[in-house]
Amino acid sequence: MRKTVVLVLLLAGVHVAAQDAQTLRFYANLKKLSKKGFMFGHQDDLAYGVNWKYEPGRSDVKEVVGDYPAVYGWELGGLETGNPKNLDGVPFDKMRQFIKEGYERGGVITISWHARSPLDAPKGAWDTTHGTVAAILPGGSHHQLYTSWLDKLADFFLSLKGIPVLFRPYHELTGNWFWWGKNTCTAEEFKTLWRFTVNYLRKAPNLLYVYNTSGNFSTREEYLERYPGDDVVEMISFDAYQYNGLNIGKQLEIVSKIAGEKDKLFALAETGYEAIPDAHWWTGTLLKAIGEYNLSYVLVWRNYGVNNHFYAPHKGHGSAKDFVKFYGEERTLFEKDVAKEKLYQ
Ligand code: BMA
Repeated sequence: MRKTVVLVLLLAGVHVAAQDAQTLRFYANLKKLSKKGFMFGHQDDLAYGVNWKYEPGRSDVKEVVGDYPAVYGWELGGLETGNPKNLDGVPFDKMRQFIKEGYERGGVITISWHARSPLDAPKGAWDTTHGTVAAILPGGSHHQLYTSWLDKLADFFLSLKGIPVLFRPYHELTGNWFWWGKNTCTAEEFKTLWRFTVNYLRKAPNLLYVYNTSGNFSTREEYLERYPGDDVVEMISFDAYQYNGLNIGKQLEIVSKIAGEKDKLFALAETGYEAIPDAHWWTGTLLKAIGEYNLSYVLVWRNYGVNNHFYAPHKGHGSAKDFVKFYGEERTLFEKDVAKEKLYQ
């Protein structure tokens, strides 16, 4: 839309949506769907699995249950500096193709961003130098570098030609392991970073924003301390992995209540039990931990395979049988279920 048209509409008091029509329909459809069940998601599902890489159509999840996950997680870390592959070696050209495939089958796309340190610290996203966020805010020493990163992200999102994306930047923001974490910036700095980023990326109208904390909160105030505002967030979420059990009851209670009040979607954006050394984990632990909450989705992390780093079962894995049971549950939604919903129409 031309700037003058937008200005006239604004002056006339007409609300101009930040997202395009398809993305808004998708958002409304996700809200309806969350009343029926929760979608199952898997990071990097189509790119590789345990003992394989880049085989067209292949997916560890599909080999176990005969269906793809409903949600595909992808990761942009590395794109900011023009790298052709992300930090886990996935070429962005292939990723774009996988995103298109999932979308065309009716699946849902979510994207995270382990951005490297703008101060070029060797630990990348996992650097915790105090003041990194301040350095990229307007007026900061690395602000221009930051907008050049956002330009690259915007190009990527625009290259998806309208495919809606649940974008989850600055994830686990209450943790103390990333350069945008709680120990490296103030709440105000974090909110400014988020608002600046979203407003800058508005040129890509296919994005819905996911606010994502780590699982280490126990009050509503703690969860919302860095919440940047209802106008720049469409979904709220947290990450929590199995660690002496999967203890997320309190967190789900807090987040579901906030989501209800704010009319936002909510999700368990990352979870899992590395290598799933429990044959009944899916129905015995995960399903029970989720309880009756109307989550939009639950996503397990990637099946790298090396060093037992995998979170979804693969053919012949000890938890495969239980995963089939999990698949058969009415409340778990995989790709065939969501394809019927025609989320994009
Ligand atoms: C982590 C691990 C890392 C990976 C990162 C980004 O949890 O899987 O190996 O680089 O996510 O995908």
